[in-house]
Formats: sequence, structure tokens, C-alpha cells
Amino acid sequence: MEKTFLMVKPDGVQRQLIGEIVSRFERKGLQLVGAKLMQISEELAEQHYGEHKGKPFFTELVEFITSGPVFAMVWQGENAIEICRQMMGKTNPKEALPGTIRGDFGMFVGKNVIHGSDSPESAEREIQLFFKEEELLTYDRHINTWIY
Ligand code: RTP
Ligand code: MG
Repeated sequence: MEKTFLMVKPDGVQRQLIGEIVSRFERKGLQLVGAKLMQISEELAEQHYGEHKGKPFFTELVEFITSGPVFAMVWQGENAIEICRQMMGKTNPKEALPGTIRGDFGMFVGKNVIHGSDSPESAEREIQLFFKEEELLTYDRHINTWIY
């Protein structure tokens, strides 16, 4: 089963959108297997966004992502990476369609509410960067045994 790393960015946490965002992925049918509210260090931010080092927005990006708590999550499901990227919408909220998270809640590319892994390779890398193995759980939903 495919896993992806998602993170409500500091703007989303400040705006109290954690519940709304978690709810969307739950209702879609993905399974939450790990989550934590955390403060990202400068070192972790630079590792996480390593691919953007040297770009004009890099310093601003690291400053922003370390500016307050983020809500880090791992979600699981068939095609989870692509499905979550679709649900997030385009990087620039100006281009993100209504119905997507960035389309519904974002205004600026530098404050676009959510991060999500963009490939199987980045998902694996980012999950390892943010979570210890024992922080990710495996569990059944018991739907057929105690929900009528
Ligand atoms: P993310 O990594 O945060 O999920 O976003 P993404 O894949 O959709 O976009 P990516 O190209 O990886 O860019 C990472 C984040 O950098 C900020 N950015 N600012 N000022 C700019 O032109 C600019 N371009 C990118 C955005 O916050 C973007 O999410
Ligand atoms: Mg990215």
C-alpha cells in the first residue's frame, strides 16, 4: 500500500485548518498512519527542501516553514501520492482549482497551506526525515465487525 507524507504548513496551523484538512483526506478514503504537531528546525527544513537550495525563494521558504508549528502526517492508500497531490491543487493558489485545498484556502505561492510528497522517492525520503518507524502504525478499520 502506498504511503505519502503530508504537512499542514505554519499558515494552515495558524488559521486553524488542521481539522478541515485532515477531514478531507479521511472522507476521501485514505488511512492516517502517523501524525504529529511539531516545530521544524532550520536543519530539517534545509534537508526537506534540499532540491530548492540556491533558488531565489529558498531562504524565504525555510524561514516560513520554521516560523511556527506544522502538522506532519503520513497517509496510506492505493495511489495515495497522486491522489493527495490532486486534492492539494497546483503549487500556486492562483492556479489551483476550487475544490482543492490550495484552491479553497490559499492566496499566495509562499503561503500555500499544505505540503505533499510529489513522487514515490520523495515520499520515502520525507517519511524517513520526519517519522521514526515506530511512529507509523498498522491497523485495520474493523468496518465489518462493529459498524452497522
Ligand atoms: P510543496 O513541496 O511545498 O508541497 O509544494 P510543491 O511541490 O507544490 O512545490 P515546489 O516546487 O516543491 O515548491 C516548494 C514550495 O516553495 C514555495 N515556492 N515559492 N516564490 C516562488 O516562486 C515559489 N515557488 C515555490 C511554495 O510554498 C512551494 O510550496
Ligand atoms: Mg515539492
